[in-house]
Amino acid sequence: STVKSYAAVDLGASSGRVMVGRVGPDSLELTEAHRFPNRPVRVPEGLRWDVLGLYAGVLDGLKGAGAVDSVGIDSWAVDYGLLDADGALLGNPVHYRDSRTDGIAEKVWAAVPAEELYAATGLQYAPFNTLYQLTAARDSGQIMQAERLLMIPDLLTYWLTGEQGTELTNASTTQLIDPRTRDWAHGLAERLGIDLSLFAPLRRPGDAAGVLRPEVLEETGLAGPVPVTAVGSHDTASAVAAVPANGERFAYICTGTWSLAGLELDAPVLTEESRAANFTNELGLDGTVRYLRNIMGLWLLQECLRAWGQPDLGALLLDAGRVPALRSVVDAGDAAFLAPGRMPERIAEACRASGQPVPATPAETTRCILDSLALAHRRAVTDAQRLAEQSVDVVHIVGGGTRNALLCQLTADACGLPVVSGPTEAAALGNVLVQARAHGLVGDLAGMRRLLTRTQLLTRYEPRGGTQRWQAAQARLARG
Ligand code: ADP
Ligand code: LRH
Repeated sequence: STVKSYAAVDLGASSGRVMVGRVGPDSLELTEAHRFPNRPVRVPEGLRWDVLGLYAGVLDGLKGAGAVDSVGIDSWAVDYGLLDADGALLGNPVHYRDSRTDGIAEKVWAAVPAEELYAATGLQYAPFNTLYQLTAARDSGQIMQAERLLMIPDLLTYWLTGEQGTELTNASTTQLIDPRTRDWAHGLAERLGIDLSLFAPLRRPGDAAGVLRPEVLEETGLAGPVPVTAVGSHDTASAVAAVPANGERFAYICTGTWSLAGLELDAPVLTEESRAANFTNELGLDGTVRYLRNIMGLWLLQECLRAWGQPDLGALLLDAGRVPALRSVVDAGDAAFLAPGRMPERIAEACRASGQPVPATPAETTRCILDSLALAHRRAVTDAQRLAEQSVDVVHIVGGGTRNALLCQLTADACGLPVVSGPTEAAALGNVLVQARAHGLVGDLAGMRRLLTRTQLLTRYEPRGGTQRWQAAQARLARG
C-alpha cells in the first residue's frame, strides 16, 4: 500500500515514548505504542540516567508498535555514554543536571575565551554542553578507558543495530561543531584537549543507520529486516521540523521540560551581541539553524509538583487561572533553577529577593511560574527578531506545553502575537516525517510542514490586551 508505518522513539527528560506514524500521500496519523517515565537516579557519585531502563522501554515499545517500515530515535541533547574497546558501556550516563560541571566553564574559558568559543561554535553558554562535561570528566577513570563516545540516541541506535555513528543535529549540541561548515571544530577541540576520535563518524538526518539486530527482532517479535533511519536525533531538531508553518514568518517555542524559543534561520548569528543575549545556533534539518534561547520551562512546575506530592495538574491549573496576573515573576532563564530540589522555596526566595509578593499557595506559585515562562517567551521572541533582523507574525507552540491552555494564552498575551499551538508530539512527528522522507514519501521541509498543517489539530490563541504590563513586569525583574 502507499501508507507506510514508522516507529518514532522520542525520549524526553521526563518521559520516553514509542509512537507509530502512518504516512500516506495526504495523510499522517500518530498513535502511541508505549510511554514510560524517565526518572533520573541519584547514586553516591551523582545524578545519572537509567539508560538500561530506557532501552527496555524502547524494546517494549517496538514490541507494541507491530510491523513498521523503519525506526528512528531522538532524545534530549548533550548527554552521552562511553564505551570500552569491546563496545561495552562504561557506567551510567551522567545527567546534564549533575553538579560535576560547577565551576568548569572558567577553566575552559582560561584556555579559549568565551567570545572565541561562541564565534567558533555558535552555542550559548550552558554549563551542561558536552564540551564542559568532557572537561569535567577529563581525569576520570572512565574517560581514560573509553574508546568511543556515543550521544544518547546514537547509543540506543548502536544497541539496536550494532552500528555506530554521530548524528549531526545532536552533535551540534556538544559545542564541538562549527555551524558554518557543519563539521567538527578540529582546532578548538585540539586547544581544549578533547580527542575527537572518541566520536563515531557523522551522519545526517535521513541517512541509513543499520537494521535491527537478530536478537532485537526476537525480543520484539518483529520480522526483519527492519531498517533504522537517522532522524534529527536532537528532540528539538525533530520538534522544529514538525512546526506546522505554512509559508508565514514564524517564531517557535518547543515546550516540555524546557522551553526552547526562537527562529529558524538559513545561517548562524555569531555576533558578540547575540552571545551576550545567550542565543544558541543549533543545527537543524536541511542546512537550517535553530536560533533560540533555553528557558527553564515546565521543569519549574514539574519540580514543584514533585515537592507537593503530585497533586492533580488540571485542578491546579484551573486554580492558577484565578490568581491575579503578574503579581510576581522570576527570571525563568536563570540557570539558578537548573538543579533539582526545593523548587517552591527557591521560587519564593527569588520573589522575595526582587521585592515582590511571595507566592504562598501551590496555585499562586503555579501562576508565578506560568507568568514567568510567558514573560521569558516574550523576551526570547522579541530578542531573536532583533538579533537576527527577521520579524514574525505568529508564534507556534509545540510539545507537552500545548496541553497547558493557560500557558499558551499567556504567551500570546505577553508576545502580543497570535499563538498557534500543536502538535503536542511534535518531536515524534518530525522523527516520523524524516523517516518517511528518506523513503521517498514526502518532499522537502516545506512539504512536511504542509502535510502537518493539513492533518494536525491546531488551536489558535489571540493576544488579549496590550503588552505594557508585560513590559512593566520585565522592568521589575531587571531592577530586582
Ligand atoms: P519532555 O519531552 O521534556 O519530557 P513533554 O513534551 O512530554 O516533556 O512535556 C511534559 C510537560 O507537559 C509536563 O511537564 C507538563 O507540564 C505538561 N503536560 C503534560 N500533560 C499535561 C496536561 N494534561 N495538562 C497540562 N500540562 C500537561
Ligand atoms: C530538550 C533538550 C534541549 C537541550 C536540553 C538539554 O529536551 O534537548 O534542546 O538544551 O534538552
